Amino acid sequence: MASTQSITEGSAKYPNSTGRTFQYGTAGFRMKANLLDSVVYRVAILASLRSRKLHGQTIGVMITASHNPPEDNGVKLVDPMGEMLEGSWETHATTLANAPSDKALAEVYNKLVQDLNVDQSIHARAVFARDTRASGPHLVAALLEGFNAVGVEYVDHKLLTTPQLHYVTRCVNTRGTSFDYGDPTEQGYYKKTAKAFKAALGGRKIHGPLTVDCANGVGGPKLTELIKYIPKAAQGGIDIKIVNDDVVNSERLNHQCGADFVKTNQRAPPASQANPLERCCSLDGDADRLIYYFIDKDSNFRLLDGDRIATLAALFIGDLARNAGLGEKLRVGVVQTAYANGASTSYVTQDLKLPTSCTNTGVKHLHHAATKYDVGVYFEANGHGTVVFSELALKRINKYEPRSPAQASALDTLKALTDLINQTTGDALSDLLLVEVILAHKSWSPKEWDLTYTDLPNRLVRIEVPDRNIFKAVDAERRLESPPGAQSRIDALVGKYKNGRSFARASGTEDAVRVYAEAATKGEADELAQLVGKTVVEVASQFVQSAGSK
Ligand code: G16
Repeated sequence: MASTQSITEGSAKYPNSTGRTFQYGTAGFRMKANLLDSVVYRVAILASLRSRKLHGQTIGVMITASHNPPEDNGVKLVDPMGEMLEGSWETHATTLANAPSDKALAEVYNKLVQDLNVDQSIHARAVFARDTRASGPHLVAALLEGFNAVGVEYVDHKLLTTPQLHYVTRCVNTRGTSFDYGDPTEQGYYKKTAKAFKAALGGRKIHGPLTVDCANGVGGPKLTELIKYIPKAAQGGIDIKIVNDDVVNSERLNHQCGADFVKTNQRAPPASQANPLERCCSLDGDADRLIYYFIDKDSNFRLLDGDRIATLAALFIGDLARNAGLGEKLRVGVVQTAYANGASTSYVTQDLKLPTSCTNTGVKHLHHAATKYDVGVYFEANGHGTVVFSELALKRINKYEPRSPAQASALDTLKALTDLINQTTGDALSDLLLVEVILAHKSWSPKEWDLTYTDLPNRLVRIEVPDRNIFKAVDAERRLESPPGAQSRIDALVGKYKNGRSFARASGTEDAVRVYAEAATKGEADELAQLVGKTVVEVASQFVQSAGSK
């Protein structure tokens, strides 16, 4: 139970004194860790409201800044089924975070209790975890202060990957129901994942090692744990070589490694020393993104990003559904964002003959769109994604009586995939096992996977501007509606390039604008990205000048 006094007293220890405006962005609050104390305290308060509003269901809180540099941190809430916080509550999070004083915070809280009709006598519950950042323990102290101020019963899961925390949240809330998702512990996660992996492999062999770059983040120790539950290749499992698993020197997190480094720089991290044609992949700092790559026989770097994982999964699951006799009963669809390579979208629609949808950046948007399909495959090009099976799809898969041994075998694999794939959010560890299963079933090396279609040359750049918030995107972030005139300048540049496509949008996790460009050749894609980036800088500074002269 909360009181105005307990909220203001706790808040006085974590006051909002930075003079900043906080915003619940693409994946929660994210910024320099030393600015986050008051925000984390207030997120604890929001968790109590959310839990009470949802009749005491358990809310997840994750303290992480994922792909961001080591000095950043962040915090986000996870809804009871392990999904991202419902969109309308992001506004409440932002309002609480920006209350200018301790007293104002208590007032905002009381108003939310009234407006949302929250019964404060309901027992509130939360689970939380953090990544390996040095600032984590300090922020946990702020979180606990908040929980205590508003009377939340909590379980501290210490260090977890973000998807593990999503998993635990769902497990806690489904325990003992017909939707039981598993044992709500880290070990429960490993056991469920390892068992499903073995079942999905169904005796197929995985050839050659997989080198995994763990971004010097929490994925390193957690993958090391997971491996203990999975046999080596010789015993019917997989040989994993881990690189970049230093979580002691926290300044090494995401530095010259990790999924974002590989995707943005289009090269392997220096520590990855795999042989040509050997499979390699990179996680990000909290292990919710996964990017594959390899060096071909001519020593060229070949990237197999989120689009490739999505197309591989959609191809495989579509085939399995047909082979199981469920082709007509499972509508598979693929959800992407504007960052998806145009060639991947054409491959899905023209070759796989599957529907696609395009949403704003942020897995919360993709996840939502994916639930519209029986089997929704969603991945951002940056490697963040998963596959969600609707309740109806699960029912059909679990009830179907196979009519031949071939159907039975496909059905068994499909069933195993529903357990292997994390249904709550993108999960690099479960995604990498999924990829390995598919490649083993198809007897594919990364070369065959790479040959499924040819990416249009592309370039992603990060542009720093004085105020990224002036960039407002529309049409699934493919066009800028402000600043005025910016889009027509981008259109004019794009028009000069064969197969040109480009867009700019403000990042929701970093203080920057992202520019993506595609064109017929690599050189042209680089050039187009650079020119659009230059335009972004120019319009941003013109905007500042014109605002200053008013
Ligand atoms: C988060 C989100 C992703 C998003 C990424 C980048 O990932 O969960 O959905 O693609 O941020 O977002 P933005 O371009 O707005 O900065 P992560 O891995 O950092 O948690």
